[in-house]
Amino acid sequence: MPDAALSSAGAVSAGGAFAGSLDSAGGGEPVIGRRGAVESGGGAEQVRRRSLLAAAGVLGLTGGAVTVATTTSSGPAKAAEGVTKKITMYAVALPGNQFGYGLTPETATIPGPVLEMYEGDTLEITLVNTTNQRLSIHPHGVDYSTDSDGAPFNNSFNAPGETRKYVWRSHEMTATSGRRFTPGSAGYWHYHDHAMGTDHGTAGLIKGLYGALIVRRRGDILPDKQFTVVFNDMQINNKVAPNTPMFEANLGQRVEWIAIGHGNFFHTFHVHAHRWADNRTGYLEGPSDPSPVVDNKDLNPGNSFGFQVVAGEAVGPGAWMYHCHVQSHSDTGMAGIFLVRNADGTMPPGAQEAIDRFNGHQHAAAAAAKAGAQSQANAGAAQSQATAGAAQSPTTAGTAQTHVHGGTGQ
Ligand SMILES: [Cu+2]
Repeated sequence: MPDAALSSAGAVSAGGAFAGSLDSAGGGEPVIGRRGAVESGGGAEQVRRRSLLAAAGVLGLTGGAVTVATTTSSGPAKAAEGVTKKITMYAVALPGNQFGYGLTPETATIPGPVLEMYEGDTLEITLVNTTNQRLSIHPHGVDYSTDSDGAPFNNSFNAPGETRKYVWRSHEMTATSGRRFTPGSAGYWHYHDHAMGTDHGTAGLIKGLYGALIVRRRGDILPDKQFTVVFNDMQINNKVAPNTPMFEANLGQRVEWIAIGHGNFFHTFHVHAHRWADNRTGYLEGPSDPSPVVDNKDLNPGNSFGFQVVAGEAVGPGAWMYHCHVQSHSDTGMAGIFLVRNADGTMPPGAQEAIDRFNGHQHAAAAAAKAGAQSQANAGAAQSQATAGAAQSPTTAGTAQTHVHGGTGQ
């Protein structure tokens, strides 16, 4: 079981202090006490990777997402007992002056893994900082104390090379007096660094330290596939078209989108040929559900929302676009493809041609990169330079860096 695996991992840590802390972590030990123990280790803490990898394996990695919750009860959301789940996350330096979170050091990605829990559950995250930067993990939507805040303001962060535990709690909706209800934690939330570069994690955000956090209500419909889309300054998942992710599903599959906004600009998220109810789940709950049905929604810095759609429902398979609907943003590369294959997984007519056209699309940034005969690696280097440099206008077309601006360097 994961708990035992994590305990054994802690038990062999060189620092010694860490071992006892993790062993007793299941008993509700105050986090602040644990931080003190880590600090007394003198910063020489070495976590045995093999053991932690085993722990991650036990938790089950499926498509880059870890489903922390194990309860699958579809009953009404009453006072169900929550469970405490423990995972280890790694913050890792990636090529091109980027950073990512991963469930193993080798699998860190931008965005990081989708973390999930059910209302009432607690998630204990042991964050291993493998970098030489100060960083943290800060959640939206869930409950936490100041020492799991992830903000330097609260002295809550990982020093370079440090391992630290963060505890995220959640709760169910409760009825209060007068037909009023206190909302539960369920929602499409997100997590991100809050300590790299500035006290607000500005550098960590621009360089990729972010991911999706889903808190489900018991009985929620589970998806077949999940896509995390992060509009981060003028990029999508820190990429610009045509290198933005192509999300794929087969006709009829239940697809869950988690959309997150970061950076310094306002955006609007749009998916072609699919629409959803603008509520917690994206589903209408009955013929009188007043939720508006939309196919476009504001996605501003710090915002997040999610919804499920049935791929190709009412429209059929095809290469559909998703993009920011601020025109200057889509024109400079904030666009990608949602490929709905046939139900048997084969390509529908015309889809490959559409993808080829997209890849040849004259996005300003892509065109400039081609004109300069730059390799993708060179383009990546240019991006990182721009990220570390001064702000540039998004309307300054003609260089590979035009889509990267507003970054805050170290
Ligand atoms: Cu935009």
